[in-house]
Amino acid sequence: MRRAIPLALLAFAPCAFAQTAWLRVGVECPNPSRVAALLDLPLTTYQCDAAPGMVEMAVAPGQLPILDFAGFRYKVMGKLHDPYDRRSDLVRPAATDYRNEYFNLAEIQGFFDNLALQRPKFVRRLQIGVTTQGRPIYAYRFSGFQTSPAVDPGKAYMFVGLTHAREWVSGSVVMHLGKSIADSLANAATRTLVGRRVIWIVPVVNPDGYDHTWTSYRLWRKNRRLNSNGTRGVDLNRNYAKGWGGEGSSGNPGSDIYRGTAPFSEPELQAVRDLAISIPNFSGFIDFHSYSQEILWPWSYTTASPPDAASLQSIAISIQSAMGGFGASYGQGQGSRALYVASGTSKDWFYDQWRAASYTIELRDTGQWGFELPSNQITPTQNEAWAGVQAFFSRVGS
Ligand code: 0X9
Ligand code: ZN
Repeated sequence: MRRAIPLALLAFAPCAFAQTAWLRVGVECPNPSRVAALLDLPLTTYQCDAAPGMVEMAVAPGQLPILDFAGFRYKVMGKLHDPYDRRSDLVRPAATDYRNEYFNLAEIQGFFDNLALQRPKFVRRLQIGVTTQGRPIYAYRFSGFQTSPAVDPGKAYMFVGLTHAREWVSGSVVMHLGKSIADSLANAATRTLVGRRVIWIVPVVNPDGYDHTWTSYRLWRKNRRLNSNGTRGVDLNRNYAKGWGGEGSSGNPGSDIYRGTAPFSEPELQAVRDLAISIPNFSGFIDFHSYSQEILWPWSYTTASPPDAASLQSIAISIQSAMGGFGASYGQGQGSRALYVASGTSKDWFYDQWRAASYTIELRDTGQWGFELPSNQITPTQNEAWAGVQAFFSRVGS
């Protein structure tokens, strides 16, 4: 007679069968050093902001033994689409509806160029850099002021998207912010909303990585820098200077949280940095990511409180309540405490430089679809993000 193997045991047993599909796997990491060891492996993460407990990974066919050899216990949570199968996105007709479809790199650039073309009084494009693969990085300036940046009198803000290539809904969100801000400026009745502010949007911080998610590998996170050991990519949210090199980043070039060879080694971040330091009255910054529905404030690199913890938190709570009105509920907290320590991130650098109101917003969802958020959730995610930005403006002032 055959003995039934207890299910729980099966779930955590080393994989004895031939693995033919991509799997979403929950890996047991009882303490921070095991999280760090896991994120150091040359595997695709499914969750980078991982606290001790269960950390999710995307595991390619045949890759489960890597976890076994590294001594991890894990549980298969389900199958994933083959991230290398890009046929359906590559052959689709040109996207026209940014409220209900994901736009590729050319379409996002076309969308913003069109805003600048339609509203030349209010929207202007600036090329701020070039990637390692030669793609331009663009920023767009939205303002009622016609003056040169050097004499802009209002408070300045920056919103950025698609730092992490696979977090597609962040591109949809910054498109909606751009359109909503441009429309507000063009209408005398709503102009006060944007008021005296000068708003910069960098829609695609990581054009090489983003293009790669459309053409080659849907779950790519980093940029496409060729590293010295032949692997590709630096995590652009571990390459900022504040806290660079510390906990929650990796020195292993194959890791999804590889920090690069030096602070600001990457051209994408040199571009963002140089633009930011050229802007007078720098007052606020939001970096849009997905997923987990959280509004995160500094610090990320340490669990110590920032000097302005009370006001950072109070603004986060305003954003949180504005974003909660569209069917999803958002959390808020200091990044290093609400999620986990991560060093070399954007919000820490922007806060450190200017004591600016600096946030990472992790958009939908909480893990059901993860990075592959269905397109019928684009519109509500855009709506809640715009509501959050309006609340942010009303708190941070002009
Ligand atoms: O890990 C990151 O870079 C961000 N999460 S993501 O899943 N989009 O990659 C969060 C950065 C801020 N997180 C912490 N302060 N822990
Ligand atoms: Zn991200």
